[in-house]
Amino acid sequence: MTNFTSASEQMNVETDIITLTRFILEEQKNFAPTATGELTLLLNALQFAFKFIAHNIRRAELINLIGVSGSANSTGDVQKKLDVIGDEIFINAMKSSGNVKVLVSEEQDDLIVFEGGGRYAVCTDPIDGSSNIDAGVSVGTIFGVYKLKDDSNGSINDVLRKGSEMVVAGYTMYGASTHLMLTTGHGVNGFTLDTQLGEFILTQPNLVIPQSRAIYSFNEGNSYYWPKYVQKYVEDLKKPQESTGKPYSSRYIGSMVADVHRTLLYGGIFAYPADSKSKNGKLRILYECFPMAMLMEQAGGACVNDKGERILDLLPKGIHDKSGIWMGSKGEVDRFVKYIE
Ligand code: AHM
Ligand code: MG
Repeated sequence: MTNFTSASEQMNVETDIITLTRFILEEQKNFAPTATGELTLLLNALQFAFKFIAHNIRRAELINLIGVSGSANSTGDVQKKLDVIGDEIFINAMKSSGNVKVLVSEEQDDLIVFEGGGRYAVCTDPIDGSSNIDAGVSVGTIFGVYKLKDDSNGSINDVLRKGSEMVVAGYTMYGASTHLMLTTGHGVNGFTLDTQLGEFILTQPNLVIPQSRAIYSFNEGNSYYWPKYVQKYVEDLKKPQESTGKPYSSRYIGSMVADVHRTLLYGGIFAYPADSKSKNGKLRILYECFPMAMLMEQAGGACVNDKGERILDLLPKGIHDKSGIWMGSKGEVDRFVKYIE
């Protein structure tokens, strides 16, 4: 056959783009050819929720969605109006998909068990980083998906499991544009929402995090409460390094999704350490730590707690349990682990 150059190629215009739906269908064909398609439908419901939340965030200032709602969530945080709207959008999208049986949301005290025969459990922080929202800083939805246990009719035991049992995880970041980072256990792929087309387009296939990078991302305002070994580790990052003669750079946005997004793309280390008194971190295991840990590992990075234990091997006892977390480039996480006493 003679080589064919299409008109679009000659004009350097892309006409064969990979949408999220096409990507999911191709992944199913490649990795689970006998699958029922239920997970594909669930992923479609998820992408609808992300588009709907993105739509509201873009309009927030114009339609009076800025500010607090007057209520508090399960962990006592004051809820923003967008927290409440994001939560409702998410619950409705999961309920109507027919594929979700159990839903855990940061904004709900208890897990929700839906009617019907869905075979999946979804854990989410619908709008993470919402303290930043009124300043127009990026926020995001974090999500992890488990398949129900074989004999389950939908219960808390479907989600009180190790993170390594999740089948899908990711986040959507709402900022200058809307980015979705997704893993189904076969690497990490990044998508950008084309608002005109209404489709997520594959823009970062097979994303791999750099092995090391001299950037650290922690809320140093908490350093008084950190254990001594954490204080020593951070002090050492601020000294000129042998390899470069320069100290590490500090970058902290205060939205986990945005800080993790930068870390995935540029490399470095992001952490929210446990404080030395309560021995507890701030970030929630099921819907903040686990999904980000799966993404990091699937991108070639690492994710551990303050004892150096793999986050994905933790077993939460309650749906809103918290942990200290350290994640990012493998070389940077390994360096931190050497300081643990
Ligand atoms: P949230 O779920 O109530 O928004 O809290 C989680 C957020 C993360 O996005 C971020 O990493 C962290 O809290 C920032 O906390 P701090 O303001 O203490 O640095
Ligand atoms: Mg949140």
